[in-house]
This record gives sequence, structure tokens and C-alpha cells, in this order.
Amino acid sequence: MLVRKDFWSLICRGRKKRIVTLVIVFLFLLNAMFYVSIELYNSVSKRKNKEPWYDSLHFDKNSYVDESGMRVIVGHYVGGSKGGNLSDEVINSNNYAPVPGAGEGGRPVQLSPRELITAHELYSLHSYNILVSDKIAINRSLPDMRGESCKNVVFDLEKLPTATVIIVFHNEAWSTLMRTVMSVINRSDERLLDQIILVDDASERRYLKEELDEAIAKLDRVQILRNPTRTGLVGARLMGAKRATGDVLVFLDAHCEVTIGWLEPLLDRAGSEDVFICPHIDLLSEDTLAYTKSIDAHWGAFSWRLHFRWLIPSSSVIKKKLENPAKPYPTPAMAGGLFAVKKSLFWKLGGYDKGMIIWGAENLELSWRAWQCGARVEITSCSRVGHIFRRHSPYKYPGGVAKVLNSNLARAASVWMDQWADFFYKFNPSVAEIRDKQEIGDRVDLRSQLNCKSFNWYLKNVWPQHFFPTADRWFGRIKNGKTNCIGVTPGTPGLGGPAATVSCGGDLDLDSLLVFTPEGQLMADEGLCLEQGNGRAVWKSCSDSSKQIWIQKGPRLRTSDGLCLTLIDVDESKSEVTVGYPLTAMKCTLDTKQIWHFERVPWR
Ligand code: UD2
Ligand code: MN
Repeated sequence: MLVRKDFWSLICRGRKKRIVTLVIVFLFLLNAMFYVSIELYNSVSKRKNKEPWYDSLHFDKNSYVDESGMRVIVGHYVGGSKGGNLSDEVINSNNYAPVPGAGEGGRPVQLSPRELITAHELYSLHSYNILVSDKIAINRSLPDMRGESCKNVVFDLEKLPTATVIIVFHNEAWSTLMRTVMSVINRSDERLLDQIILVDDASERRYLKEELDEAIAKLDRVQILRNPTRTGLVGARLMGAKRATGDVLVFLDAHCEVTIGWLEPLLDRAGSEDVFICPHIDLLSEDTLAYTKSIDAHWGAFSWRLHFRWLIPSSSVIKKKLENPAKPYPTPAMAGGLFAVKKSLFWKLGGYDKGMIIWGAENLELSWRAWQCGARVEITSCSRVGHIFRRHSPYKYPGGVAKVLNSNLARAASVWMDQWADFFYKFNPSVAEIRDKQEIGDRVDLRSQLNCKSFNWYLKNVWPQHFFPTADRWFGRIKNGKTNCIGVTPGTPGLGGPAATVSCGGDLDLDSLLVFTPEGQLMADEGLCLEQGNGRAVWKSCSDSSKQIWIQKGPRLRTSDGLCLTLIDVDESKSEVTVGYPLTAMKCTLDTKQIWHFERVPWR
């Protein structure tokens, strides 16, 4: 029998013995680590295969993530909140108590773990972090956010028109409202600022009554109007506009902060009789109130469901913008809250549609009206204003958010969209239901009095890159087998990502419907085009890329380099019908996974 001592004596002795022991232990550990990491990798990638990577991100259906990963929300909210179970005392108190230095220079404010709990409890009051806002001075400093080319522009202040700044609010927090006002006072030249009009849209909070009156009374050129009953932002803005004495109306939301040089470029452009000019809207974080630049090139448009969206502008607009970054550029639609317009033009084009209540759709209506009736909507990158974009709407919608929004949308669509209104109604039956209840006679008359152009003209000339169906575009479902359709996996609006088949759904299911353009782009809602990726086909913002061109050859879809769109990873052994198979471009074969059935669907 080999005893322990003999074993070692067979190999080595003394110091050598220790070294060999260490090497063996080391090798053993290395091996173990290797197996553990293989196991980990396998389990992670298995999970990855089951759930696409974007499933782990919890984006709100109302949020839009652009190419640079900026999450922007303007548009549709799922519902309002009443402030949860907070006491009357809490809801109605103003706890503004600035901490020296907090948030200065636009920096974020971090809270202690204890404060975070309170902030969380109070979140529903305003849908932003009120604790942070209350710590930041209402006249905090902000950096100059403009690009170099903007800083070099010289304006003759004597020649610029004057401004009436109109800020409407309903149950806004004291600190954000006052910071909006103070930022305007502190960063607008006296010669340009004629007045600031605050319009209280029947707020209920106690701190917005005498306490606010007293604070406003101390400020020069600021006045407050009170709406006796809540009309919503359109009624409130109209109330302010009627009292304006400045040449130009400048609208702001009640949770904005303007930065140095913001007013001149707006007034310069709004001086002309045909422009609605918007500032470049930056982001004030809803959690920390940090001022963050939003991406340089963005413009506004809307989805098939008429949700406002920020999109990447057309390449010709980007090119012109690069040549002269200080020059305003056109946008198909405005976000709605922040813009300047010559007072005479505002009234000449019919102000606002008074029939629009509470919130929503007035921004699209105004954008279409402006463009179709001979004016323009533009953005200037030289005017930088921060705005708190919120995930949820904090206030109540009388009769429910859907009713409010749908009636506003119906008004806008019926008056301005021509055949595309039929498209919208067809796929949104709940809006179609209330279409005929809208009294829109005076707005229809306005359209004919102003001799406005058609929606077809608007799409062709203002937004030729749009992704709506038209007379010369094919619209319908592209199927493989009975249930698998090309489409964007629901729950990832604006995000795009790897393309997989979706369930074909019914005729009213926009998720599985596509526009196929004569040029060969396969467009889904939200401006996503099917693109040949590295290995896997992906949904990307529509662009001029040749990778987004798919040529129909019989039942196949071919890329410009001759590959065929193929459904992969099909598990033939499974008897039940499933969807969610990845799509990719591969060498063309006779395989049925490359055979697509084009099922046309009437779009109106
Ligand atoms: C965006 C616009 C907003 C408006 C809206 C569509 C930006 C930055 N914001 O949503 O101005 O065009 O789209 O309608 O472009 N308010 C009232 N009464 C009400 C409801 C709201 O006065 O019944 C005020 C509110 O206090 C705020 C303003 O209207 O100052 C806009 O409301 P929001 O901030 O909730 O809208 P937002 O920014 O989500
Ligand atoms: Mn807002």
C-alpha cells in the first residue's frame, strides 16, 4: 500500500512539495471557476433567448426612446391621480425651503434614503420629485446651453418685437411655478419682456391663492388671472392671450426653466407674420431636476394613433442644420407647450379651438392648422428651455382621460385630416364613437375661410418621410403561414430592436399592419422600418439607408444585396402554433420560411 509519505517521496520533497501542492490547488480552482462561469453564461443566455433584452426594461407605453436613448414623454397619459391617500394638510402646503447650493448650475439634487421615502410618497401629487424641487432656489443658476454658433448671433434689441409670456397652470407646485417665472424674469432683457401673465386654471391648492397673489404682487410686470371654472389649458391660454399687450405671445408650461439668450431667437423669428417658433426643449429630470441637454436633431410628429412623438428629422433638414446650426428648422408638429407666435398671426389663424377641453391634441391641431393655412412651425436650437417631462399626468380628467383626449382628437382629426381622419377612426373605434358628437362647424368654416390646403399637401410637402398609408402605398399584413406576421413586438413603442414575427391579429390590429412603399420600405407605426441588421433584422427609425429596402419578388422579400427575408429558429417539433420567431436576411432558397403572403387591408 502506498502511504502518504511514499506518495510525496515519489514526486518530490521539501520546498518543491509545497510548490506542487499550490499548483494543484490553483489548477483545481481555475477549473471550478471555468465551470461556474460556463453555467452562469448558459443560464443567462437561456433567459435571454426566452425574453428579448428589452423586456427587462420597463418603459411606459407612453414613453418614447429615441436613437440616443433619450426617453421623452409628451403625449398620451394613461390616467390621472388624485394624490393617493395624502392628507388635506399635505396636499395644500407649500414646503419650499431652499438649501444653499442645491441644484445650482442645473446640477442634480440627491436625497438621503429617508427623504427618498417621503419623496416617493409625495410623487403622485405632481408626478415629479417635489422634495427636490422645494430644495432648489427659485432663482437658481443654469449654464449657457447654446452652441457656439448661437452665442455669436447678435440681435438688435431695439428692432425686436416685445413679448407677453403666458404661463397656465392647474395645481402646480409652488416652487416649480415660481422657478418658471423667476427664470423668465432673470433671463429676459427688460426691453423685450412686456409682461408675464399667469393663468390659474381653477387650481384647488390653498398655497396657490392669496399666498401666490402676494408673491406675484411683489414682482414687476407679472399678473395673475383666475379661471373661475376649469376649462383646461386651451381655455386658460386663450384667457391669457386676450389680455396680452406684447407683440408676440410666448407660451410656457408651468414647470420650465429658461436659459440665457432664450428670448431673442424666438422674438427674432416670431416677428414675421407666418411662423410659430418653438425653442429647443431640454430635459429637467423628474427625479433630480438636473438640467440635461436633449439631442441636437429632433423634430415633432405623431404616430398612427395620433400620439405626439419626437423623431429624427429628415436627412435634408439635418444637413442644413449642420451647415447653419443657428438657423431655425421646420418641424411637422410642435410639442405644444413652448412656442412663440406674433399675436396678430395667432388671432388671424383662429387662436385655439375652444371646444378642446383640459389637455391634449391642441398641439397637433395647431400644427396642422399653421402648416395647412399658410404658416410654418419651426424649432430654433438657439433658444434653450428646460421642461419637466412627466410619466403620468398628476391631475384629474373630468369624465376620464379617454373621454377628454378622444374628444379633442376627434375634433382635430375631423377638421384637418381629410381621408386620414377615416384611417384614424377606422382603427380607433372608441374615438369614432364620439366623432359625431363634436360641434365643429365653426372650425370647418375657419378652414374654408382661410383657404387652407389639404392634409395630403401637408404629408407630401411638410413631412414627406411620414409613415402613414397613402394612395400609392400598399397597406396590410405580411404573413408566413396562418399566424406569423411581420410586425413590431408590442410593448416596445419607439424602441425598435430585433425583429420577430408577431401574432397576425384581427383587421383592426395596428400592431400587425404595415405600410409598404413603392421605394421598398416596410414601415410600421411609430416610424419604424424593417432593416437588414448584422445577422438579425431589426426595427429602426426610417431613414435613407439601403438596408431598409425590401424588393418584392413574387412571394419573397429581397434585400438590395440579393438575400431573402427569412423566419428562423422555427421549432418544427412543436405542435402548437407560436409566434415570435426572429427574422433575418439569408441566401434565397425554396424554403417556406421565406414565403410571404401579402394580405391587403383597406386603410379607410
Ligand atoms: C404637452 C405640452 C403641453 C400641452 C400638452 C397637450 C410641452 C412641453 N408640453 O404635454 O403644453 O400642449 O402636451 O395638451 O410641449 N394645465 C392647465 N389645465 C389643465 C391641464 C393642464 O392649465 O386642465 C396646464 C398645466 O399646469 C401645464 C400645462 O397646462 O402648465 C401643460 O400641461 P402638462 O404639463 O401636463 O402637459 P405636458 O407637458 O405633458
Ligand atoms: Mn408640461
